[in-house]
Amino acid sequence: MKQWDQFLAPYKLAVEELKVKLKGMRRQFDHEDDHSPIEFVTGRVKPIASILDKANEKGIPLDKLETEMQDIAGLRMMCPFVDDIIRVVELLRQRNDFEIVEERDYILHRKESGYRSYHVVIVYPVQTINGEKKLLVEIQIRTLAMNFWATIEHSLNYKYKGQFPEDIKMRLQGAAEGAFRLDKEMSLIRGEIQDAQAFFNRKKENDKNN
Ligand code: 0O2
Repeated sequence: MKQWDQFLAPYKLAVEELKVKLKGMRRQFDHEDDHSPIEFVTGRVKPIASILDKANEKGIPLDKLETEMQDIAGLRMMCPFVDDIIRVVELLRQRNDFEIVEERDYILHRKESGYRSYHVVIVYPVQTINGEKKLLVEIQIRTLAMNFWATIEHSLNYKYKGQFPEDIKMRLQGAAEGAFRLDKEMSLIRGEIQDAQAFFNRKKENDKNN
């Protein structure tokens, strides 16, 4: 157990630091009164049981986890609209506090399950008492609708251990299609939504000042 704590400590550090940094991006948009392409950010270190399951499934030896498991540290950035995703990816590409080593576009290439999301794998340096450690970290960027679908599917997956009954599988595929259509509709009325958001932000500011 102590060995796992030691192994995971730099990953915990990376997740905490990146949460502050990525949430900071959102705050900057708020200060500039610009529409934020980031709705919220979450982060987690993969639980030990999931690391072991995935290593077993993919045949990754435990002494190769550092180089072969890309999502021990994971961040998620949720965006209001599909168009915001590429904007966020571009912002990540411009940063110089980490290096992007891989991008996987499951929006253009939706997974068979119906899963959609944009994955960016980075190498992130953390400073430890034993010197610098460069870690792989996966950032998943998705819309609120994609996140809703993935969260529900993920918990069902846990329940059925990946072996969905046929009817549930069909329903999930239907729901994925629904989430896709919702994203499309929301993009179409994006202008309207943004005007309303700007109106409410101004109202909130006025109420605060009065
Ligand atoms: P958790 O619990 O989210 O940490 P793969 O072989 O496709 O499973 P790989 O090669 O690691 O995985 O890369 P991928 O697919 O880019 O990233 C895997 C992660 O993406 C998953 O982590 C999920 O978070 C998410 N993901 C991928 N496919 C699906 C899917 O069909 N449904 C849902 N809900 N999420 C998905 P883990 O390891 O599953 O675990």
